[in-house]
Amino acid sequence: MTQSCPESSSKTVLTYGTFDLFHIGHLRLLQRLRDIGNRVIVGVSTDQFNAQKGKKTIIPYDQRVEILKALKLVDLVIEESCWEQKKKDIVDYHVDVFAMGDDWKGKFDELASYCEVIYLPRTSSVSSTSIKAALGEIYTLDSKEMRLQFEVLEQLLQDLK
Ligand code: C2G
Repeated sequence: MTQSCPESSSKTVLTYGTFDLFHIGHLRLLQRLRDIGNRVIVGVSTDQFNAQKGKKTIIPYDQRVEILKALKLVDLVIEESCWEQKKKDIVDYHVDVFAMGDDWKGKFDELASYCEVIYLPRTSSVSSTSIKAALGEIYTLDSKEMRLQFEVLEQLLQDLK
């Protein structure tokens, strides 16, 4: 069954994600979704579903939802608790376009019989994983090394004045 976009300007776009440690890559994706449709729905992975995905999150589910709900780019936030809910969500919310970053390219092509499926370029050089790794490095710095880093930063700030 192919849902066609009704002859109107309205277009509903659906995506899913963890959105842990919300960063510019997430924002740019949502901005592109807003360019595509005038109704953007985001399914946020629950902590339990992330455990199933093998992903450990830093920011708990309710706070990740609150952040997305606060964005004017997002019209509706729904819970993502399993892989299998996408088809029902597409039908229930009359979705015209299902969109994901292209790290998922090809993974959801079977949804093309329900709506348009697109994969958008990921924002390179940033990910929740890289942020966690950077934070991990800071915590492992010993105090002497930390002090040295701060001295370097202070010198840079002086030079910039
Ligand atoms: N993303 C991006 N650029 C980045 C990082 C993420 O465009 N630098 C995109 C991803 O491609 C994804 C969305 O942002 O479309 C959310 O990314 P994650 O929070 O990592 O989502 P993930 O854990 O991959 O869960 O059923 C789908 C899954 O729930 C997706």
